[in-house]
Amino acid sequence: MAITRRGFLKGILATSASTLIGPSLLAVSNDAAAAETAGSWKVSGSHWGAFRARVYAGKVQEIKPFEADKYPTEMLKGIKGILYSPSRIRYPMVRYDWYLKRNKSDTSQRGDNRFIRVTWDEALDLFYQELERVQKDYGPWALHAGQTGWRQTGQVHSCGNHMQRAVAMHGFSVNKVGDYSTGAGQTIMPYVLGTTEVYAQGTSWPLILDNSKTVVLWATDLMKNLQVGWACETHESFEYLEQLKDKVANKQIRVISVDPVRTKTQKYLDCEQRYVNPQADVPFMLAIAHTLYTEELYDKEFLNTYALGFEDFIPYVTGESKDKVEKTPEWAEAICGVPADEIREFARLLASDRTQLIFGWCIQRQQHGEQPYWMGAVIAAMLGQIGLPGGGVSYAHHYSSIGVPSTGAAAPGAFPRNPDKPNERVHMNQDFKGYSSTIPVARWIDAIMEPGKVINANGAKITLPDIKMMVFSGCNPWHHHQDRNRMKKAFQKLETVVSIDFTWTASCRFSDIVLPACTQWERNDLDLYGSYSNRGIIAMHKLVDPLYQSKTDFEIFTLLTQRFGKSKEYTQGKSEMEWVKQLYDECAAANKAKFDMPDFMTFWKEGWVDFGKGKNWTRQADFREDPEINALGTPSGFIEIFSRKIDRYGYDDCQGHPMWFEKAERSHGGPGSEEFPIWLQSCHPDKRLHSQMCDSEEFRATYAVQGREPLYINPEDAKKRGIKDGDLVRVFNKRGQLLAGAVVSEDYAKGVARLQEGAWYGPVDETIGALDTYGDPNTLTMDIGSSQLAQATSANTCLVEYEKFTGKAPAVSSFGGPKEMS
Ligand SMILES: Nc1nc2c(c(=O)[nH]1)N[C@H]1C(S)=C(S)[C@@H](COP(=O)(O)OP(=O)(O)OC[C@H]3O[C@@H](n4cnc5c(=O)[nH]c(N)nc54)[C@H](O)[C@@H]3O)O[C@H]1N2
Ligand SMILES: Nc1nc2c(c(=O)[nH]1)N[C@H]1C(S)=C(S)[C@@H](COP(=O)(O)OP(=O)(O)OC[C@H]3O[C@@H](n4cnc5c(=O)[nH]c(N)nc54)[C@H](O)[C@@H]3O)O[C@H]1N2
Ligand SMILES: [Mo]
Repeated sequence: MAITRRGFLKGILATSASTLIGPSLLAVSNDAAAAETAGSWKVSGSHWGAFRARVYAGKVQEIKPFEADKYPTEMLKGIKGILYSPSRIRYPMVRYDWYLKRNKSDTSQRGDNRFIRVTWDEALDLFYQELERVQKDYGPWALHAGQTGWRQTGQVHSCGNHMQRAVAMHGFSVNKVGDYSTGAGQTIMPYVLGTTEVYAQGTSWPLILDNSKTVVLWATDLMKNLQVGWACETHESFEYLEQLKDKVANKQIRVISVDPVRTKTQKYLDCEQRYVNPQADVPFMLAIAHTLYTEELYDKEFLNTYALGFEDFIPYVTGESKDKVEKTPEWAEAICGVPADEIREFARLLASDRTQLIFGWCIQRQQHGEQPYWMGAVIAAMLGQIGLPGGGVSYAHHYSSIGVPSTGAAAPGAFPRNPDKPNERVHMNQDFKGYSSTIPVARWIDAIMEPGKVINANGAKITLPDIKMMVFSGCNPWHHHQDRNRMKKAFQKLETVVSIDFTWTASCRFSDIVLPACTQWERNDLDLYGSYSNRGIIAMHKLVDPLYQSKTDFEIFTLLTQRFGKSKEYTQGKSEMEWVKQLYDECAAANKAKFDMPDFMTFWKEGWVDFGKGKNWTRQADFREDPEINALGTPSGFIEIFSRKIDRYGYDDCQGHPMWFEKAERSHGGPGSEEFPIWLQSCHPDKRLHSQMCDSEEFRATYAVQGREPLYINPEDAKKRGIKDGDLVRVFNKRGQLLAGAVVSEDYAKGVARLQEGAWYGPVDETIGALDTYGDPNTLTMDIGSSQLAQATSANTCLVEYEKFTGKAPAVSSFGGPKEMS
């Protein structure tokens, strides 16, 4: 697991060439050699990169990285295991008791995993009848089909679009706003810097490499998270990380990782580590502001020209405001654990020369997650370097090749999410009976549990709708949402749940109708190559036919819309391949003035179009140049250190300027830590995309411990509990309990533990509180909104305790599909 100090290329190629693909790849490194092996090589893509697959006898035999990908990830190893997973959904399935009693079923049985196999016709009829029933008996407020997630790559088959378009052609339903990734960040930042920031292009890496003297990696693990992109990932960013590593070694750039964990990035770069207590970054930051202010190290002129509200904020720092607490480094030390003198030194360092602050997203996936982001912008404003190359603040350099110079080429469009004529639906009823038609994405379980409840969200009042039916496609809510046992209770209140997936996740287990889609490698498609770099277009050749009875999402929803006479409108009369060609041709037309794209057949044969390297760009440089003409998107057009708008909402948990708020649960002496002393972080997995690939058996075996998800823990904590590396442990709190396998590592600070999100939920039975046999962290997490502003997930506000497990361990129940009844 440890990252070696070798060059990045060497490291990756060493794993990718020998262990990843097997020795055969070394011999088969070009097309001529490939011809000597049976079968043909086809190109396809994924969120974790493009690749070529050798297909022979109707099966994918081997996989090699795409030749343009100089830094392929090990995750390519998981692909065959996804295709040929024992958990693949083979047939349309209906939950046993639901099959007998439909919407009057005994919902306490939901989750017992007993299902009946039905034909496609029967399954789609049932799905359609339920849509009808809910629209007729209730109305649009009773249906929620708005949860979406990490659908596979491929713009034609973008499965959330298929599901939502089909459902919308039938009638209206409850929608969502925001996402689990950046809920708090994308809500607060438009008030502060004028855009979501989290999904905005960042200053180009070459400019950071040339201009920054200090780079602060604040809660971000670039090496881990840049393996994955929203479109097909190119991994160009790793070229720059390799250069950054050299600059660190040559002492040209100081890089400091502020994190309670030694990250993969910190170890790769061999850069400085700044431990900070979890969820306690804001006190650290306030004390930095205190030092910058009291030592007059801040840029007054910048604040006067570009920012508003500094004078409203500073009394809070100096202790002259209501709470009368001066935010000194000594005050902060007691909460964040960073020695006061080191806080001062840190602040002085930031102010001493060009400094780039780079934040990750995990830090805003916690209670009051709005605050560290706002405070990050305040520090950057005080440093006065926003808009300079290699200075200022970024909230997304760990994501989807942000920071790789962009070509500016137009990306291909997607299969449309909405009906072409929004007002032509089978059911036109738009009466939500006083319920809100849109809810914050992470508040749907609240809605099921407490329909009619009124909550605040981003300045609005939301009346939670009385949801009776849910449809999921391209997302796995029994991975992505928090607090499994609360979800179990909520799901007992639902009448009908439909899931469309290619693999039997826990969401399928808790559904009533399950439809087998196929994977992205069993259909033809295309996608953007390089999500923000727009490096090119990648062809996705169908590698094999859909396995078992699975169908493409396109076909599934064509068949569903047929049942209510809308399939022509749905497909626009075009086939899968006609859609692929159309998206390509439209993209070529959009790029005509700047990029010459070959005709479709040439592209399809070559496998990709390369737009070349992009151009350097500095974030907010235009604003710095002229803040009047290039005003920010904030209410005032300036950086808002104080937001009058937020202040006027009158929320107690997100006020007019960034503040420190104690958490509902916090380790290192915070609330709840006496009973449950360990902070559980549920970061994004190194060798998965969320829950995707967890069922890839051979690959899972490379990191699982006694067949369970690894729980990463601190050596002292482990010793105190008599736990050794490799032991089975029970992790628990008041919300739930699970089994996991201990990995004892110095990388984790005392009182810190990690279970990666996306571990498949596999309870011993369907009862509330049942032990999870594999290690899904959301068995333990808390389901509360970040604040009344964003109402975002707070997954990382979570305390637990763990102990050595000594009894007879129950078998892992997460994988392998349903119990088929006859
Ligand atoms: N505790 C904790 N929880 C978290 C997080 C955390 O950090 N900690 N992170 C949150 C974040 S940031 C995110 S983005 C979410 C991710 O949550 P999700 O996006 O829900 O997670 P995935 O595991 O990617 O689930 C995608 C599902 O869609 C299916 N699928 C993929 N492609 C297709 C397709 O083409 N057709 C069909 N029919 N199905 C398809 C996959 O098999 C998989 O089951 O999780 C959130 N949950
Ligand atoms: N390999 C892989 N890459 C991915 C994904 C994946 O599933 N697998 N998912 C993608 C998606 S959807 C998303 S949203 C992004 C997620 O991107 P992020 O949310 O940024 O990623 P995480 O890995 O959850 O956390 C990053 C770092 O934050 C640190 N951290 C957590 N809490 C705190 C805190 O309170 N203070 C400080 N200082 N540090 C803290 C963690 O220790 C970790 O090192 O990743 C994307 N990239
Ligand atoms: Mo995410």
